[in-house]
Amino acid sequence: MSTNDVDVLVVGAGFAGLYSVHRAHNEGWSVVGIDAAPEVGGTWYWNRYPGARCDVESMDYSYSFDEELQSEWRWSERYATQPEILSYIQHVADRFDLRRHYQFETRVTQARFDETASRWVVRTDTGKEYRARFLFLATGSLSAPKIPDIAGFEDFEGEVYMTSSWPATDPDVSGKRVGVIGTGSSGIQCIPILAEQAEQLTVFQRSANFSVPAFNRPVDDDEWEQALADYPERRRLSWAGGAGSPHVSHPGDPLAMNDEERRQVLEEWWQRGGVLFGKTFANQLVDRKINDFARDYAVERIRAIVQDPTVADDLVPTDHPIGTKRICTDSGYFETFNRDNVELVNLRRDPIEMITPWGIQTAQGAHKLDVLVLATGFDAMTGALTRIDIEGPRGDRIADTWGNGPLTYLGMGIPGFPNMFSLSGAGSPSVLANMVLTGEQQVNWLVDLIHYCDEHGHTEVEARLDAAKAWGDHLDEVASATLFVDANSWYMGANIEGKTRGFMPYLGGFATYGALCDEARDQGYAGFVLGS
Ligand code: N01
Repeated sequence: MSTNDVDVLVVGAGFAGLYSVHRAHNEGWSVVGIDAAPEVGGTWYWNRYPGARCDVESMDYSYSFDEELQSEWRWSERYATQPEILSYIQHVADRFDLRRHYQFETRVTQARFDETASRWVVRTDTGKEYRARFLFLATGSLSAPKIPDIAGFEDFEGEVYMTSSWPATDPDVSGKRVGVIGTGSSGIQCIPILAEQAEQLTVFQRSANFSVPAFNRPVDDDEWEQALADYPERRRLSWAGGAGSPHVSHPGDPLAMNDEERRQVLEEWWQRGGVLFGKTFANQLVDRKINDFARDYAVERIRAIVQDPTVADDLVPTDHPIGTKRICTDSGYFETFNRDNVELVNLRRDPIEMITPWGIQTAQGAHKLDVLVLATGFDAMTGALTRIDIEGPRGDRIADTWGNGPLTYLGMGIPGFPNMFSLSGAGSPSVLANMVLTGEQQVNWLVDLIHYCDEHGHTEVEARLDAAKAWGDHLDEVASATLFVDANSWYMGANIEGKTRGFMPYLGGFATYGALCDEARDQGYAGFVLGS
């Protein structure tokens, strides 16, 4: 068994992981990155299902740390496709020569803290072992797929594909009967395309979701030139914003508007597309009455598209305020249900009894399938970490520490686990903000922290339990003042049976979070135990 001893070991080659490696190397630290995939990309490597596309505009969903990088990469569409985002990440890896630091096709299986040397000992599934002063877990919030526990699954004799690990070569589904389980963002993006390719498509929907058209379009040269000129201001607004993007809500009070005025605003924000509709009014996710204005408008749009009123009834979400599950961003989703070759099965009325060798048997019918697509989501925010066997110096195990929900200080430090940090995950704005900028902000902050430790002779830095508990209380307090806690969402851990419920990301806003991190730094990192 060979051993590598480095300053920083980064798990993950997505946005946060690559930037960690880049920063660590530039600071003159030895660094190694590890990723299970054969290539950089993180979530954008794995989620290559047809129609995969980001729901944050490309101009914003890209690194801000290098002016030249920012201006030399030309995005072709308002919302980039998965292949274009993956090409961008590959370009970044090449441009900054990051691949040479990585071990690909390697999964981290175990990490133990060696107290005598203040080093993490990290083991992998290839047998290779590493030692590192600092462990950065850039493992992704949506990277541990959830495989549904449905009787008979193993017996299915057709092809099975998961949106979260779609084959590199697109399977040919033409002339085939395809079934899709799951109608979250992934299902809603691939369903229209699979419907065009397949002979017959059956959508098995347990929960209807709100989806707003992306109104995607190519970016022409004039628009691009203007966008480049506006970039500094766009970035300034993003760093100062609640979600790491330059967009804001309408300044008016919807309760003081008449129906026509409100409608005009809703129409305008609808046309902005996708998740942006979720922030039409400032208090939309706090005040039920305001939420209902947006909700009623979205329902009206669904009913205007779907021709069969019974199918439309089934496609209207009834179990959560709009936006409390991530609003999906689609291209032709509801229109798909007007096609002759598409059938919607409402699992709340007609539940799956079992998967059989030939397809899916529901309470009311037999659905013969050649292909089964699982768009069933993830063990979000905690799954990627708790699936690694991590043990701290006093015997704390991450699966236990996070057994009742993720416990973090500022979303990065975890009590019981010195010199180990979580990135773009639970306890930080992460999935509610721009993941690329969140990664930059956290990595920059951690680099400062490591410098501080070095300058003051601290070889160990560990989040204090009381600081983490106070941070958790703050998270709960902020979340419980919103409507988010009313939804059975993956934000709440509600999509995984037995998972403790609690709102996992930080809802206080991206800029506020950054300011709180800076305040902690300026106070000498009082939320950490610093020692040697
Ligand atoms: O996963 P999901 P996702 N039987 O958890 C259903 C990001 N993302 O991969 O709600 C039947 O949202 C489940 O039903 P229910 C984005 O943040 C972004 O689609 O549990 N159905 C649900 O319908 C997003 O929120 C982009 O009742 C079962 C679906 O599977 C997040 O990733 C694109 C089931 C899972 O939906 C996750 O999205 C894609 C069962 N046993 C993803 N188990 C963009 O940027 C689960 N389901 C656009």
